[in-house]
Amino acid sequence: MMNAVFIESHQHRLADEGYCVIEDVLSAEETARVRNHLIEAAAESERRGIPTRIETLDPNENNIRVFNLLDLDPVFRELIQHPAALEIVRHVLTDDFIISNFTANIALPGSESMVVHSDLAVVLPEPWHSPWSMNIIWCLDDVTAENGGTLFMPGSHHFERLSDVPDDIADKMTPVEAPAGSIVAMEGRLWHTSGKNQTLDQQRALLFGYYSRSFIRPQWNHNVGLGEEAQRDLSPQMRRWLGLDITANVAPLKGIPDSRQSE
Ligand SMILES: O=C(O)CCC(=O)C(=O)O
Repeated sequence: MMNAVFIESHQHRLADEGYCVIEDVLSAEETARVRNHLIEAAAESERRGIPTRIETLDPNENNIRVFNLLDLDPVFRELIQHPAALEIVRHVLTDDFIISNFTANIALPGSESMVVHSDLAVVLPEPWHSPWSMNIIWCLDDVTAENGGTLFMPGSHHFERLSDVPDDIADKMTPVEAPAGSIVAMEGRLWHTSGKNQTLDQQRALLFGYYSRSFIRPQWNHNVGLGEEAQRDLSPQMRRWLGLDITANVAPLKGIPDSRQSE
């Protein structure tokens, strides 16, 4: 893995605009490897009966959504705890975070924008005073305005209530552009949507590692999502981040076993 540097200019940009791009986190080879695994994971998800096209999420059929990435391939279990990702997450959320979800969205040519939203608003009612969640977006392709780069309204992470969101927010959006191998760090309160992929032949594959403060219910129930194989080699720290221990929202208690004992 290459060294990512989450330097002061990134931190300022994240604080001021609600997102920042950190380039060269993955090498070209690593990016290609993860991308190949994503394509296999999408096919495996379909085989398991978890659809990769979700009508209520996307306006047409040109998006491939892959859920439950953490169960589908160890490469995603590595990526969700990549040191560069965790450095940024800790910077925003402190050490008190959990892994809420890990999904992919491949925007194919012809895909349209989804509904404008903030990811914190999806898991927490207003008011949104604090940066209590964030997305680490892994760019597996070059992301451009033309191929569906995520659209952000810079500064909208300062909106505290739904009534602060302008009616014409869709007209105030800026597309993110980032080379493959970058991370786009997005504060959970930033209002955004997927861009339209207006190219004829370019796919835009992004992974969304979603982290939140520990007191917010995760989007995904990892106890159901993760099978035996995926759980086998998890570190105690990963089990805690995924809420797999018997103590969830209390500190580990001496004498209480982490997992269910056989009766
Ligand atoms: O694919 C994108 O660019 C954004 C996706 C997104 O915001 C979501 O799935 O909630």
